[in-house]
Amino acid sequence: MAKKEMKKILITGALGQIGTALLPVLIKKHGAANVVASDIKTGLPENISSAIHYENLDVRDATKLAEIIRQHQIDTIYHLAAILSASGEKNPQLAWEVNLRGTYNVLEVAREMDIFRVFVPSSIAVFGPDTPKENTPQDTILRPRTMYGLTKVAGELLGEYYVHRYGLDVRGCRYPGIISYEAPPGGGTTDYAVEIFYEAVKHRQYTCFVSAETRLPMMYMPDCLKATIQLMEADFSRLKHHTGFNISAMSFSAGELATEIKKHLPDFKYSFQPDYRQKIAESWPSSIDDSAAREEWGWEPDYDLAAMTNDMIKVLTQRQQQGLL
Ligand code: NAD
Ligand code: VAH
Repeated sequence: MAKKEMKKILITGALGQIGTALLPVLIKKHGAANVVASDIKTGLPENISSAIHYENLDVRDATKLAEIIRQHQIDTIYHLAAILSASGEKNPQLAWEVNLRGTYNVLEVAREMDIFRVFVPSSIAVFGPDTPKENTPQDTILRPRTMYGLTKVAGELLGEYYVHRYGLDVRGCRYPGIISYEAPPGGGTTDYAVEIFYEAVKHRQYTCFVSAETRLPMMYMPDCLKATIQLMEADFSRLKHHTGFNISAMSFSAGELATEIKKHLPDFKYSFQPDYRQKIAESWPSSIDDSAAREEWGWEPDYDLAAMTNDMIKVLTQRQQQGLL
């Protein structure tokens, strides 16, 4: 019997930076009745409608995960719950448990309960100092130096295993640093690229925790959401890769980002004081080759540094004028 298609969706880690933005997109596409948000956090924040189905779920708890899937007749999972790179270096044991145990639970329960499709995002954190830094190829050396990166490599391999061993439809892309204005980022190394906008608009001042020269691949949230939906809707038979697609939009140094913001806010003052996150940032690529995503499912970004900066400043300035920032 053919499996049913994306009718009832569960999001794990739904109250994080990406989940908060993905939730309304999925609700618009599939209807509020067909989307269940879950997170380890208790209760929905005020800015999210209380009409949304919400379940308190720790992804380390496979029994509760299975219960929620059964209760809501879930057929599609967006598994976003994770401990990010900087938090992961503060507590590697927790990162191992949440990222590896959580992903294993999601895949195993999905296999047992005949789930139609699973999205498990990866990250450019799968790469390490031995990986080619410029235009990093799709299939290359994966020897990360962070616990977060290590769990992401394992998550990609595990997902690929479930595709080949059990025929489970698992998909994922290696997000670069994501920049957005909804929920704040949750303890990653690329958080500076979001914080700088808030501080520039609010206080006209920011001390950045990586050096001015640090260049990383980044992406604006609308492109992140577009990539996620596009990959989830792609024709499975066209996919040669499944769980670790490189996707790229823009690359810039922290100094170039500050200069771009200053074009909009001429009195913005900034400095650089690298901390422990500098070493993590230095272990990651500067730019990414995403030709496999372009060929296999038609990936193409819309936003570059100038367009993203313009939009971020516009939205955050409006919020500040409305007293919301
Ligand atoms: P985030 O930290 O903002 O959100 C993660 C959410 O997971 C949080 O709401 C947190 O409460 C929840 N969570 C933590 N532990 C949990 C547990 N045990 N059970 C259930 N929920 C738990 O992260 P994000 O930026 O939204 O990232 C979503 C996914 O995308 C993650 O897999 C992350 O690795 C990946 N990713 C994000 C970025 C980025 O720049 N935002 C880049 C690359 C990859
Ligand atoms: C982090 N924002 O810094 C995440 C992401 C590409 C980086 O995985 O941990």
